[in-house]
Amino acid sequence: MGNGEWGMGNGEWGIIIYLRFPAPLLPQSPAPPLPHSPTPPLPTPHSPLPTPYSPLPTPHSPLPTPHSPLPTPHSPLPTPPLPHSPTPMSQPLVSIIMGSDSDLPTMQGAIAICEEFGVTSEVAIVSAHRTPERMVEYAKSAHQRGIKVVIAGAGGAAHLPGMVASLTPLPVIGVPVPSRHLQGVDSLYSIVQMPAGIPVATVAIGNAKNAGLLALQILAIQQPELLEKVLHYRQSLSESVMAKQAQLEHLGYEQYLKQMQ
Ligand code: RP5
Repeated sequence: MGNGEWGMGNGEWGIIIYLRFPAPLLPQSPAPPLPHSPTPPLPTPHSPLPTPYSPLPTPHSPLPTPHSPLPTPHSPLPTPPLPHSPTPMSQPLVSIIMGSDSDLPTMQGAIAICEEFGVTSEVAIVSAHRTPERMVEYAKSAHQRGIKVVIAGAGGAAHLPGMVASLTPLPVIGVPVPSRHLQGVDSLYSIVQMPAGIPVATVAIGNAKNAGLLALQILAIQQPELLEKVLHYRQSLSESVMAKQAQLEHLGYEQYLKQMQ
């Protein structure tokens, strides 16, 4: 698989599409299937509950197979063009996942802003409902793979962000994807109303760009260069507003309105 190409493959864990920017990280040979980990017995009423600090999966636990070629029941999706492509670092620090390829047009905003800041993201379709085991493997292993922040977008019964948040110690930012029938209000409520203990930082409906910016700000806490970029970005926002103000004063509101159309 090449840079920015879609890979599709078939496995016992369902269908998943991975996209990595910009490094051509998809290998030629199919990745080994995920192991058949036996389902642990449910705790009896008297068995001790796992502590909140029970150990995470071992560092050597099998990773999900983001690089496995996937079957192509449907033709490969086009890769949406992304503006501003500086050469980012190769290690993905931000995971951008979504419940369906239909979420990609919305989630593109998060991918693009990460690219603009030169931060590599790992982009994947991970469905809470259609590939649940896969979601568990992906979420549990994310921090072991060097991911620092997860952005999860979903629409409708949008369980992906909350479920991933319950499975990873990483901060999770939820993006309510606009849905066909309820315009994303269902997505918003599904994502934002998390129970105490498992937070999901939820952005506005459809505002994946803000999710990307929030992820970058989280990373910037420990990266002075990135912090500088965030400050510069904020400065450019202010300058943009002031330029509009100057234009408004110069043209008057009627002419300004006309040039907006
Ligand atoms: C959710 O169902 C996805 O996040 C998506 O927003 C929605 C509809 O999915 P498709 O039917 O378009 O695949 O799980």
